[in-house]
Amino acid sequence: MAGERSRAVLERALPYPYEFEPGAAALVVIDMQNDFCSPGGFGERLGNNIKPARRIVPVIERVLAAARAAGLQVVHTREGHLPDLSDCPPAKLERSRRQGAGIGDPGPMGRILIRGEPGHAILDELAPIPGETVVDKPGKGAFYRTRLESLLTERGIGSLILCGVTTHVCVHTTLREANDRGFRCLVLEDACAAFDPADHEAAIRMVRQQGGIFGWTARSEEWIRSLGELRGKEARHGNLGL
Ligand code: TIU
Repeated sequence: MAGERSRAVLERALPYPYEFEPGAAALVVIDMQNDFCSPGGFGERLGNNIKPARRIVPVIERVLAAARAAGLQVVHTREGHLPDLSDCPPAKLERSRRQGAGIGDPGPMGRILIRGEPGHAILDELAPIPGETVVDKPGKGAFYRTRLESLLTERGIGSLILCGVTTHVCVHTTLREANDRGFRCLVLEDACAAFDPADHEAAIRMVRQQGGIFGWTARSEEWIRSLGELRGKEARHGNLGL
């Protein structure tokens, strides 16, 4: 039973254990870019405290290391707009300007939320490595006007492990899009953050309510442990020549 042997089981997921095959799963790291995690970026200029976003950086570093070691596909996303703002909805632009975070306006990390500017870049600690995919998205959801769905389908990916910022905005929108498309989604709760912890808590609760209406949640060390247990199981079967 090769299928059984290659399936990890995360017992301590909510609302019930989460099973996944690392070879058919992708880790999706959402918007860990300067515009949301560094001083003077879009997130802070909207009036938010960016400390919670900084706090999850070492957690995501460990999650990334585990995913890479286990051979999962890794996808990084970035929210941002074209320099001519042609992909920015007028309502989004209007609201950003009213809030003092005008998309396309100059800031300490270049033009705010514009592709190619320093503010748009992923944090150095979490930078993609060769072979990983970067998806640039104009919206909150990673499926809207991107190639993400076809890319995952072509690679036979059916399970998504989600982390990043912000839990209730871009992580949740992506989760909802993915859930409607049939992906089995796990949200790593301590590897996500919102600027206000109350928003984070509510968003995490929403994932797993009603028997897991959008998917599953778990702590990242439990997910990493499930990969280690699978490796142990595979090694034992290998040693026995099964
Ligand atoms: N403002 C806020 O909470 N989030 C965003 O605008 N984008 C993402 O969540 N990435």
